[in-house]
Amino acid sequence: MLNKLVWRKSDKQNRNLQERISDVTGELVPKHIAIIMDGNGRWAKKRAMPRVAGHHEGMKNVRKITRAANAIGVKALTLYAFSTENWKRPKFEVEFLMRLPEEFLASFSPELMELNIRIAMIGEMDSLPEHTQKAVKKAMDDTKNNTGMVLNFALNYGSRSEIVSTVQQLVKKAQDGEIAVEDITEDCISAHLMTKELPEPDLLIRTSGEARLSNFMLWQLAYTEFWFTDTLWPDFDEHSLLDAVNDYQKRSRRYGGLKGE
Ligand code: V07
Repeated sequence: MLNKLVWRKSDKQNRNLQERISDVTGELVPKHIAIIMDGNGRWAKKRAMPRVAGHHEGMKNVRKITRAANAIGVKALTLYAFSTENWKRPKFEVEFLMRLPEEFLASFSPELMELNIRIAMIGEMDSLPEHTQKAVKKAMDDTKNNTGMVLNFALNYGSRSEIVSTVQQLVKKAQDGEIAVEDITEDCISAHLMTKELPEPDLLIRTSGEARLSNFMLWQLAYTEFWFTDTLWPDFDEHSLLDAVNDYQKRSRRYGGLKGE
């Protein structure tokens, strides 16, 4: 009886997607969302499937979440697709993963153009296989004039290594007399990181029950809201994204415009 009178969370979640999207866009939407897409291997294991089947399912889910983020007006979506640590995985698994960008881009490119989405990448491009580099470079080039959401892939990315190369770049500039030591400020460092073109993430999501940063955007996440879920990445759907954004909006309302203080 009482059940029917109480607006439970599940009722809210079960509302139709369009309705939830228009509700969320009436308020402050995070400009930049970053996601650590964890749990693909576990998703496969639960189904007695090989790990790579989980990665493939995870890749399909990237499309779904890209469309949803675009629909709610997110300006940048950064997805952690491959860390510098991931090279330690079995060779066949690494080779499978390195084919995913090509497959993703071959099938999704026409829609990326229609949606006016620009592809970007952070991470060490040079040590990726030639075929992967070629596909990613072509996609970045094909979409370079798109002015809508930036879909930024962290590929062969590690945050400490990003910071180390930034420091090396700046020390070199100082040695060459291009900048003074006093010019090396927080803003200056931000402007030399791989993310220099993007705003800092407003919301970080990590799926699959882990609550660590795993060397992801350490500098850029200094003021970011963190949102963790036990949901495995292939099961993380539009409603899950909206749950995260709803919570982000609740937290923003609580600050009452005092963000960053
Ligand atoms: C990868 C799927 C998502 C879950 C995490 C692991 C596996 C999309 C890409 C991608 C990367 C660059 C690009 C276009 C698409 C991707 C890797 C792994 C290595 F320009 N998903 N995905 N790349 N997974």
